[in-house]
Amino acid sequence: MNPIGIHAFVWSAGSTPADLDRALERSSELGYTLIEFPRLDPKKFDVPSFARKMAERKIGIAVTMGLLPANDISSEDASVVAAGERVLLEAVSVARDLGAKKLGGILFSAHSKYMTMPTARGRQNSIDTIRKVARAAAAAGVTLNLEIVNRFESNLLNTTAQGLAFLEEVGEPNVYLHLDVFHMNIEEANPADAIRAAGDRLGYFHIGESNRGYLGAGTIEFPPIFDALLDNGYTDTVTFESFSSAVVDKDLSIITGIWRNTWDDNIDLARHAHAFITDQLTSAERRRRITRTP
Ligand SMILES: [Mn+2]
Repeated sequence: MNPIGIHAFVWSAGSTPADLDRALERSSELGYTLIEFPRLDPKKFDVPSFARKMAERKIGIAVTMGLLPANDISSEDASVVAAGERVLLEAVSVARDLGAKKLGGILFSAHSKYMTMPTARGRQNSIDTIRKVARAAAAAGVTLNLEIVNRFESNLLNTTAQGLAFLEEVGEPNVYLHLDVFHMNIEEANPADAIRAAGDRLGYFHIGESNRGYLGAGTIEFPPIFDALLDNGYTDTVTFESFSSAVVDKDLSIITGIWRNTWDDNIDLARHAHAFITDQLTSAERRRRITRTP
């Protein structure tokens, strides 16, 4: 069965030592084996001691982020691109120091609603920068996982097909796709087919409901998604991502449009999500076993 991870914003948007300890304890108690930390500021906590605590509890870490318009590597402005490269290299270092193997999220453009079309030169700047950062990441033992997001959160990569073409041009073996059901539900003609099409370029996976709340309380048809993950041969972590106005991060909550409260009780939410994902994975494995033709 795939390891199951949880996005830290289910617990808190903060990164004080107390916030991090609470995320670690609650995730571990509920059976999660990875915590995804977005926008971690290494100046706010003791990185080696937190990395040690995570390792002691056998909890893995993934680091995710999105670039800002001021450091968008898909810009045509060389100084903006250079700023983005610095931010990405710093994120690779933070991931390495935390013992994370994956850096994911919107690494290839700003995480933002664009009001313009992407340009050929901007796309090339993004490809060239990702290639450079990938080489530094390889030396740090970290993979880059480009999160394919919906049209309101980037203008550059909105579908798996676009992501695969981009990876082809980057041409580095440690760059993968980070797919997310919430976004695929908006953009893909068939999310399950998109997961199969990603093949061995699938590096990280987010499970979220159509309204970002409780799994099963939206419109996403989950069984075909889990069948496709098994068909793909993806054995890595499936991370639960959910946002509510109960936990507010001034940047991420605004960009992702979290205006209302889809849950209050994060312990109940996380317990339910772990059971839901376990059920879905178990059912998909059973379907696969009983439908296999000799
Ligand atoms: Mn996501």
